[in-house]
Amino acid sequence: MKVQNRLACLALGHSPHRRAAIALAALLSLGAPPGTLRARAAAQAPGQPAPADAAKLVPIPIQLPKPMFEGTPENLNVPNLQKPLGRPRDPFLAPAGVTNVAKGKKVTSSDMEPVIGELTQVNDGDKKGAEGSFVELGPGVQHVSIDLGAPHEIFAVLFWHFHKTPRVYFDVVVQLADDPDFKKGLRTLFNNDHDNTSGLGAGKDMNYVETAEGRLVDGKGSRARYVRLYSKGNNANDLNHYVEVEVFGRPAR
Ligand SMILES: [Ca+2]
Ligand SMILES: [Ca+2]
Repeated sequence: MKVQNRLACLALGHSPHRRAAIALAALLSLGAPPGTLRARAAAQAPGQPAPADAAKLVPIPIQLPKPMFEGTPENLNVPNLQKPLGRPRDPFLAPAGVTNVAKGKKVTSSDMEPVIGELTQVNDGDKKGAEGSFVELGPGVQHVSIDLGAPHEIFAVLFWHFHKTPRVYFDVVVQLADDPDFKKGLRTLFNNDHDNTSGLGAGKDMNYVETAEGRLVDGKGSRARYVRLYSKGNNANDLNHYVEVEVFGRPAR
C-alpha cells in the first residue's frame, strides 16, 4: 500500500485490514455474496470513499443457454487447466442499467470468410450449443473484433466459443482499444497464452473448459469502443469457433 493511502486509512481511524472487514460487512448486509467483491473493488479507487451510487450495483442480466453436457469432463490432457468451480458462477455486479451493448454491432475478423456460418453469429443473441449456432473460423491464430459504435464503460465480456461438448480453446486473449487497429489505448483483460505462441505477449490466466456458462472476464469499468477476442485452435482441432460474445456496459459519459 502506498504511504499516502496508509495515512488516509490512519486518518479515518481504521487499519486497512479493518476497513476491508467493514467493506465486506457492508456488502453482506446488501445481500451480495463475497465472490462479487472484485467487481466492487474494481469500481472503487483505493483509499477513496465509496461512491454515492455504490448501493445500486446489481447482477448483470446474464441469460444462459441450455447446457449440452453434464458433469466434469475427464482426460482432456490439457496443461495449466483450471479446475471447474463445481457450482454456478457467482452473480457479477455492475451499476444498474448495464446491458449487453454488443448485440448486433459490426463484427470484423482475421477470417472474413468463415469456414462455417457467418460473422453476424458472433453477436446475434443465439447462444445455443447445437450445430448451426456457431461460426467456424480457419486454423491458427484468429480473432473477432466488435465495434460498439461509440466509447462505452465496459464491466464484463462474456463469451462462448463452443459448448456442444467439453473443449478447451488455446491462447484466448481478450483486448480493448479505442481504435479499430488496436493501437490506441490497447488493454488486455485476459490472456492464457502462457508461452506466447500467439505473439501477443505471455499471459498468466489459466486454460478452462468451455461450458454453457461461457467465460466471464472482468472489464473493470474500462472505457473503450472496440473489443477483440483471439484464439488459436482447440484441443479437438486447429479451428476457431464462436457461439456468442456479449459485452456488458453502458455508453461512456
Ligand atoms: Ca450467436
Ligand atoms: Ca500458447
